[in-house]
Amino acid sequence: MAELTSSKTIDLLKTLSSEAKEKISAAKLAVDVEQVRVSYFGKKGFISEVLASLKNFNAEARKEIGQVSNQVREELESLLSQKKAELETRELDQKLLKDQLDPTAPGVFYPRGELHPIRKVLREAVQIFEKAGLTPAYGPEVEYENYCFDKLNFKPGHAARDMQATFFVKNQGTERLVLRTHTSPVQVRILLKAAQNNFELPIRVQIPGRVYRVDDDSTHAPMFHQIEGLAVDRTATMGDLRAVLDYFFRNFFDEKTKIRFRPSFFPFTEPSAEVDASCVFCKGSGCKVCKQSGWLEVAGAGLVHPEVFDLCGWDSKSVQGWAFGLGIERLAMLKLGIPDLRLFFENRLSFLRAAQK
Ligand code: FA5
Repeated sequence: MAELTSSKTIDLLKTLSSEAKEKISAAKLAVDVEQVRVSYFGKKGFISEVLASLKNFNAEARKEIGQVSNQVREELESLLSQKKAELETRELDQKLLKDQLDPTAPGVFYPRGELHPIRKVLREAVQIFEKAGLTPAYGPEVEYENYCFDKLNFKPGHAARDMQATFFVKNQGTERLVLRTHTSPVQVRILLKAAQNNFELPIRVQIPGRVYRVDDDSTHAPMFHQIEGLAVDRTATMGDLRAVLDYFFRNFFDEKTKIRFRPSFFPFTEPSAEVDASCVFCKGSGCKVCKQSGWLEVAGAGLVHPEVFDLCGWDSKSVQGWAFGLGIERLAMLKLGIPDLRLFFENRLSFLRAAQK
């Protein structure tokens, strides 16, 4: 650069200027403009290098070159900032166009969790019985064999105690423990507790919960749910029991649902009844589900056996009670039209979604 004359330097500045103008006008992006600025005016830029050589010229030449270089700088800087602003605006416009909100676009679907159909049916049943005056009460799923069977008047050799029907678990001391096979042992717990509480009456409870049996087919599961009903007072009749169950089934299915009692046997009730509801599918006229009978078996029930009162420390001559036990899965199958109860436990999402009513 040192051997350049002032006129050659001025020519060079003008050449660099027109070169830069071409590059500015050809720039497609704001970053390209910035690159042009750096390559001409940056520390090692073409124009910066020319200006750095000014110290080799005399004062007059410096003034002359200085004037031209100022002019070139002002002109280029204005072009650079104009072009940069223009390209930035265009880039922003394009971005906004691309990111535009489309109010007609379909929304994002977030699936919502739901309660299991069995839990829903159980809750609905509990609510109906609450309206009928039965307060929820609970007991343990691992139960004394004594409460599950003995105090309910099951004799020592009864088939229900068989390993084929009952899951036995580790003994607690001398007490044999079972997974409760029904919710009826909670009757025992409630009667024992009330006996300690000065035989306080009346008792009107419902006992929802899980129960376990060595059972497995399309209408029997190894774990299922029951709701037990228990009412104890100075007097209690099959008529009271029937009225509560009648109320329940009319509310759970529909107003037209009828129930009937068939004589049956349970060691802990006397008399005992099997409760049938008019078939919810054919409304009693007869179909495949009810095997043309017009009726479906839905519960066991009866008056509390005097022996149970005595075994729980009460005087059976001064007290009476009624009780029932409903299978929740059976009710859910009828309500939702599900033919195989195992479907409730496989937990396939397609089934669970279809069963949400
Ligand atoms: C009992 O369990 C008695 N504790 C009911 C009872 C209570 C009678 C109070 C009298 C007084 P049962 O074994 O019949 O009875 O069962 C009652 C209901 O549970 C049946 O009607 C049926 O709906 C349901 N159930 C029985 N076994 C199964 C099973 N393996 N899977 C699904 N549901 C079942």
